[in-house]
Amino acid sequence: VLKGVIFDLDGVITDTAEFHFRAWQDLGEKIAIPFDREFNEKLKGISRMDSLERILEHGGKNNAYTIEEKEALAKEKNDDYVELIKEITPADILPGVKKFLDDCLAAGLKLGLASASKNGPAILENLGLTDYFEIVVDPASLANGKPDPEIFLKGAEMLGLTPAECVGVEDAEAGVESINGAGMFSVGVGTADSMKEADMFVENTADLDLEAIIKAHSGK
Ligand code: G16
Ligand code: MG
Repeated sequence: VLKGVIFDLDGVITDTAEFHFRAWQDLGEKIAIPFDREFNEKLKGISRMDSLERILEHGGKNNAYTIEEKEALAKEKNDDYVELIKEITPADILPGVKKFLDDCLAAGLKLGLASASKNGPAILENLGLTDYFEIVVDPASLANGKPDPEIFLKGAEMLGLTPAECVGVEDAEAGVESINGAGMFSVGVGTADSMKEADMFVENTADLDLEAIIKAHSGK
């Protein structure tokens, strides 16, 4: 029986990807590693440090910086990003998400957040959604980021539920892999191709339908 829903943040509840892109792109220009939106797709759902590593690799500069320098670069990006996300308001909640969250609560489901972002709580606050979530997994507490299952396992545990009693909602392939690895039913948001590993998927958040999810979850 479905008792909880564990959400990814970026790309599912709101679209912070554009802000991440702008902040990383600014940093990329400073260190002479230009990249486009297509490359940015590879950074979705990936932690801050892992994102920096991928950017450095993209520019052939994996070994150009010490750990301290890399930490300074990641901080520079984050300072920039934190300024950008101050602009976020409840109007930035993705289509249909508020209704879906209301439906979940009305059905007595517990809600959790499993975002790789250390800025998750601040973003939920700006969206006016803090009170919807019983728990937020602290990504700093994890040994391994997505695609490792740890973040979704921790989310279920914090809700006091088994993975089988939860569904996870994700837009990134690494995120779907994390949910599946946790032994949880996965709901993808994206294209049929990018979400081919998900137990079910919708193309748009506006199509998230709790009744359909409950039905599909009970049949698995
Ligand atoms: C998000 C984004 C990633 C970002 C990560 C860490 O993941 O998709 O691009 O690198 O969080 O964010 P921060 O630098 O704020 O800690 P998710 O899991 O919400 O999709
Ligand atoms: Mg995401």
